[in-house]
Amino acid sequence: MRTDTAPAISRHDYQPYPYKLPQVALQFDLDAERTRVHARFEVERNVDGGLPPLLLNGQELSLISVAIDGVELGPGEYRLDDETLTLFPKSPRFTVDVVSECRPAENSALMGLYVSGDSLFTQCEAEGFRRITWYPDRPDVMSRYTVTLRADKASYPLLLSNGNLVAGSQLEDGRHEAVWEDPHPKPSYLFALVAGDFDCLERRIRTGGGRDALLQIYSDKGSRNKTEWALDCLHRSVQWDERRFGLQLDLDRFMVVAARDFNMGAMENKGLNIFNSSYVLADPDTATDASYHGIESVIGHEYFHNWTGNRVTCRDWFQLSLKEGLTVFRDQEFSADMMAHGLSEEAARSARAVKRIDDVTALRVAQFPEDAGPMAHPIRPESYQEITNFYTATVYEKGAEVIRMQHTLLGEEGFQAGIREYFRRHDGQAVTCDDFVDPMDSVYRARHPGKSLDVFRRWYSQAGTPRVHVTLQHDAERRECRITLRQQCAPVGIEKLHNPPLEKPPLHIPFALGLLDSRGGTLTLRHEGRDHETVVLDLCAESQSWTFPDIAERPVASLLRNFSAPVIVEYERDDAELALLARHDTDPFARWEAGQELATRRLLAMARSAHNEQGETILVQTWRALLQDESLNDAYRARVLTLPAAKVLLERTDPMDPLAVAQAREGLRAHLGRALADAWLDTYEACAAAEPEDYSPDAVASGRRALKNLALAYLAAGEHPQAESLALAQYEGARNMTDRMGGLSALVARGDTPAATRALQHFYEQWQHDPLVVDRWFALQATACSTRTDTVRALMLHPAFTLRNPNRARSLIFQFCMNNMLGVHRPEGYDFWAEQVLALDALNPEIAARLARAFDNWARYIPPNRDAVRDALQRIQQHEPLSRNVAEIISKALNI
Ligand code: B3K
Ligand code: ZN
Repeated sequence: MRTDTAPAISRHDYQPYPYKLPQVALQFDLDAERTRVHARFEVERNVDGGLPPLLLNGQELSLISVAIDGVELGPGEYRLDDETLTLFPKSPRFTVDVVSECRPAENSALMGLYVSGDSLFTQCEAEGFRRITWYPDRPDVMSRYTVTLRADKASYPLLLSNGNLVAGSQLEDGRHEAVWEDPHPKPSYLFALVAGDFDCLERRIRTGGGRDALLQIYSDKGSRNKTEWALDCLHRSVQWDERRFGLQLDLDRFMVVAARDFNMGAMENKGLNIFNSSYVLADPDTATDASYHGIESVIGHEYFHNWTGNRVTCRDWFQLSLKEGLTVFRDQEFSADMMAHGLSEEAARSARAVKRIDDVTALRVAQFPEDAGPMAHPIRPESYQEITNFYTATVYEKGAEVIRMQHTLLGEEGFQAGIREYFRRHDGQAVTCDDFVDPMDSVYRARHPGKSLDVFRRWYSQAGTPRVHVTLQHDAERRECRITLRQQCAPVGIEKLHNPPLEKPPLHIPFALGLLDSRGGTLTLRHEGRDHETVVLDLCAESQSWTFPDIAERPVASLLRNFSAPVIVEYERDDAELALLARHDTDPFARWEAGQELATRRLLAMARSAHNEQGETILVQTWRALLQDESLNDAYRARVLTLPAAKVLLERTDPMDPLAVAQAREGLRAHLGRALADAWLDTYEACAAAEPEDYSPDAVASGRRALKNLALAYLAAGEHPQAESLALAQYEGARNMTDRMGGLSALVARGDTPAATRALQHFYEQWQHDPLVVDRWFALQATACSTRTDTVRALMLHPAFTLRNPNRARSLIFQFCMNNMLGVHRPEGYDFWAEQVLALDALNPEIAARLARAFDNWARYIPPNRDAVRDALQRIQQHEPLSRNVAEIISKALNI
């Protein structure tokens, strides 16, 4: 804990580490109360000229001894302050021995070495290794690790670390020892160890490159039967990376271990991934379709890091998007390919579009607001106080969009050529984002003479979501259509404090465009000498125009197809055009977008209490046509018929009135539920009748369940007379968790009815032994429309609730504060939030800082809400002690 304001660390201040550490040997005497670590490392001056001090990082460690070349140093021979141990080398090559102790059982921050259940786990990224031993804890220092683990055999029968198990022996006093050697040099953030008693499910595979490898999933005793899906996903990840990226598994053994207490989703430690159990454990009875898909995506993500992150890592933490943006792009493509697998070409296109819609929705829900608020930063930030705060939607999701745009500009083949060149240049190195764009740029220049990625690179240094204003002019005489795109990106976050105002140069925006005729037919676009259904325009200047010949009548523009760039499009058009696109656009993403925009207009009007009967009629007619369009697959139809997320809507209002937006959304849901009741019921019954005996999370089956549960939710929202009995019957008869939760949600959505209360009680009794299902139980109540602060306070008193387990805290506190707009946006809601930020901060600053961001955009709220959040923020800021994590978030929030 620190109460002072931490200094900002600047990207431009990077200095290489003056020494190399080719080898490190770690010996652990593991014990939950007190673990002793002996680190021995060889040190070599990496350039000539002087012998600068050797700086080692450490946090919350007790130093036992330090020696150079075997000679123990006296207190005057080194310097020890709060977080640094400084040695003063006398020769360019020497060996350091440091012995220290840490206290895993007291580690509630879950960074470094900590206890979860009866086991020991580590989490080192970004700066957790310094809580294990003194070391240059920075990603550009790469070493080969040999790790010796010693522990009581009865308590910790399994001792795991990175690489290969090279020796094991029995010691005195019931202890045992395991020695692991990792042949791949790695930075400290990829170190891991696990000690405990686990089940293991394993599979031997032969890679395309002919290597025999062992894939293993470790989980709590008794849960092996819930790890089959994760193992399948891992195997498919290995195969996909070979097939699509030509990247082979480089290990003999790849282990995944599930932990109940984990700060985020998972961690890509070399050869020993540690996962939040929610991204490992699944069976049809306890996991929903969304959990199955989440597991596939996170297993893929961590596996893909083995190349993009581990083989080539980051030079410093400002380059985080080098590995995260690229790896998110890879996991998105993996999931899309898996969803499309085995389907006809048309169905595959639609399945991929569903994944794209989900990814873009996630971007708009989390990243667009971030990019417009006090924490706005470029995907490669310029400065930070606490790096943990920069594992953001911008670095990850916008970072993935920036990679995707390079993929769009280069095409699959060109992109893969760029990837090959990237690994040829940098395998085994710690590099920068520029080192990634350079090979892409070489390929781009070679394939597109006269073009380059010079302007494109600005995406790495510019924050904010650009707006692209579109104008369409049609010249009937010349039969020409002229499209003009104008881009603009307003200052955001701390940029607003610039004086004179910050000039933001234009970006390179690949803008995908199609044109339809007035009957919804596709028009051919002549561009650069070729005919297209979709053209990708290279917008590189503030304003540019393109003219398309042979367009007889004023066309309907289909804009930003497949969301070709992370921008906001501004284009004035009437509802009839949107309705036409919603029915006829051949680009499934743009088609979905048109329906969403139609609904958004109604919702924003309702939030302003403005009614427009004609608009409502068009929406209901379009919704009915889409609901009854059997040519659309179910998963896609479910996305098309889901109303825009409240958070996305809120970004479109100024000032923001969260309650009005949430109420409008509920109101329109109820209205659509009633207006289309017959069609919802038909859809529900058709989907329910088609539910197969055996569960599978594939695209077709999960899509059907999504549509069925959406129909049920609309029937419940519209208070259909059959809604309760259908929901109850579905809950009671469910053969999988997706349907059970669908039934329960529909019951709970109808308010505190006796049926809802009974079902909630029944659900808890049935599943109380399964922590991940209990999380669902808390989350469902936390997000229910009728839930207010007092309900949440009461749930916190439930014996199953604890703030110490991040999943549990997220399921109740985060779900309420971040996803229950109707419940939380009240003075008592904001007070509750501030209280919980502080309570969590005393335990786990990383998690507390995430909660602290719940109302980032408070300064744009209507006055009563704005004033109440400001008071709450000030109360947090005045609290002592406050972690560096929370202090950074709050000071940025208050400075805007
Ligand atoms: N690289 C980790 C994130 C670590 C976050 C540390 N606070 C998971 C991932 O992105 O794969
Ligand atoms: Zn990652």
